[in-house]
Amino acid sequence: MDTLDVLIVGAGFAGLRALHTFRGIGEKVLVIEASDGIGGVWYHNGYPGARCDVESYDYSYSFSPELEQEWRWSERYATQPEILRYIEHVADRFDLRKDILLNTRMASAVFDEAAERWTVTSQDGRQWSAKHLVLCLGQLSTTKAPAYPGQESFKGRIIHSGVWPKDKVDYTGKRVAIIGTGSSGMQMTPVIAREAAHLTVFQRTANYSIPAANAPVTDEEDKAVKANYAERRLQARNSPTGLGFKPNRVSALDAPPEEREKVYEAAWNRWGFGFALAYFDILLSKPANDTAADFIRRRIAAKIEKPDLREKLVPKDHAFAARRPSVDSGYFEAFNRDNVELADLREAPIVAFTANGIRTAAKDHSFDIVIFATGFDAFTGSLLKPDIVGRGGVTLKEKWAAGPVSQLGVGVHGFPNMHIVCGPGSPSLLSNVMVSIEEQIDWFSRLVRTMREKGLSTFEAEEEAERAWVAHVNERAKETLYLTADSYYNGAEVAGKPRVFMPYSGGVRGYRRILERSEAEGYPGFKLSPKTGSATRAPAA
Ligand code: N01
Repeated sequence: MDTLDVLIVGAGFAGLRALHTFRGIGEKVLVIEASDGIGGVWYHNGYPGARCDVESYDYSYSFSPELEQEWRWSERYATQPEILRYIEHVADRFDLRKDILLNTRMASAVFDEAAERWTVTSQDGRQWSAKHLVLCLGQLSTTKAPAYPGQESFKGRIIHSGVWPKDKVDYTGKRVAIIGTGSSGMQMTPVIAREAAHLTVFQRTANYSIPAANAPVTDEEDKAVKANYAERRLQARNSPTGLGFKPNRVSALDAPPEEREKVYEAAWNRWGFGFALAYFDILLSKPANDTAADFIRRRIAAKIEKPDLREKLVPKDHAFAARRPSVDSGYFEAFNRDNVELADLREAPIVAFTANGIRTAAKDHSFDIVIFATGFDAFTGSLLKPDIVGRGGVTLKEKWAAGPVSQLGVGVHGFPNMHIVCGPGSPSLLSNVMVSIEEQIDWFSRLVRTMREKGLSTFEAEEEAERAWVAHVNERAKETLYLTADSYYNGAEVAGKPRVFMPYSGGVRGYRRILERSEAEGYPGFKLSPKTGSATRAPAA
């Protein structure tokens, strides 16, 4: 059994950053990755039209000024292939590949209480012993798909957006179905519409979307960003979402209607997600949100030529951004094409698959390809798939049976030296995850270094602190409109999943300050113990 200081699980953006950082502080590190390639979600989500809806310059690593200067993004919102090229470049540039084992899926991680180490076993039986277990498993990496009666009898091809095949899927002359209208479905619709003979989009919930305003990056823009990159990063880290947008301090309800219209117009034309910060109370007050939702609905409606489709495609049943909105490039306009059809699942649900396609309560559709853009078991799906066994044989599944609990979103009582990156209880999917990933990993690495320097063997969340943090996460969520809609933020995306609000909605800046304070005060709410097992609170770092 190989002995390591740090075992990292997952070779996406988080895992690669963790490898580089822990290696940098002199730890013996290994990354294990289930897939046959690096890149995590950006390796798997190769569907047509896949691109990031955070601007390229912000959705990238900030740890190396040289990397920042040498990489040249070609578009404001990078496509999946370009992001994957960036990830590959980073892996080569920092010589990361030699410490990554591909095709290695973690089956279990068991905490050995006597040795105070994790024993990790892969599905094919290989084992490692590690002092620290760093989980970089992603928040949206366990796909979920409905199972319809007759699905196995379908003669065509079924593909999930989140595990897109590596071979080229040819839509020419094909009849294609997309089920699901979240970000994935909305991004692929206009691209597939241009290639397929016929496309049917099955919609259950109409979704808000802001136009991407994508454009090639000019040399002048590239130069301007690179001349002030540090400042841009600072602004991102000090903004609520990590995207760099400062919330307008004015209430949407106090702004005169004509001025508000102009503000929304500017946000609509350029800001993407930043639209939600056009006024500080859009996500806090329903009347304020109504003003934003009304603007967006009018703009969406104006794009759709057919009145009956307009009625169905304009979102009505939830507040703007209470569920994750999309940033699209021609989604609504695609429905003006003659070869694109909308199937409203609220009107006529899917009854079954047939050999030739899909039967709804209204009619039989025939398809060659059916795409499930039905999303993921978010936040906890990938953390609960392997058997993670803590003190006393308690599994993470048991510990989180009623929903995830943690201290500060980073550590779990009963699971010493287990570090969760971008997990529940942290800003995670409510933020530019690149900012959240880097800040958490830097915090973890300083903790691990402190432990080494002070001769400490374990760090472990305290139960009382966990309860207080979960209560705080809920208190912050109650200040917002996030609880007014069913979404993957609150476990509604999977039947039977505990209905608890998972991300921390207090913003990346607020969260960073909490982490910094914890470090400065000697990690209250965590027990740091020397090897003897006699628990003592570590002195302030
Ligand atoms: O998944 P989703 P996604 N029958 O869960 C529908 C990130 N992302 O893959 O809303 C019929 O958002 C479901 O309907 P409803 C981003 O964080 C980022 O699109 O539950 N329909 C919904 O319409 C995003 O939020 C980028 O009623 C069913 C859709 O499927 C997250 O990934 C790009 C159904 C699922 O939407 C997930 O996006 C793409 C069923 N049984 C994604 N089950 C970037 O650009 C589900 N649906 C960074």
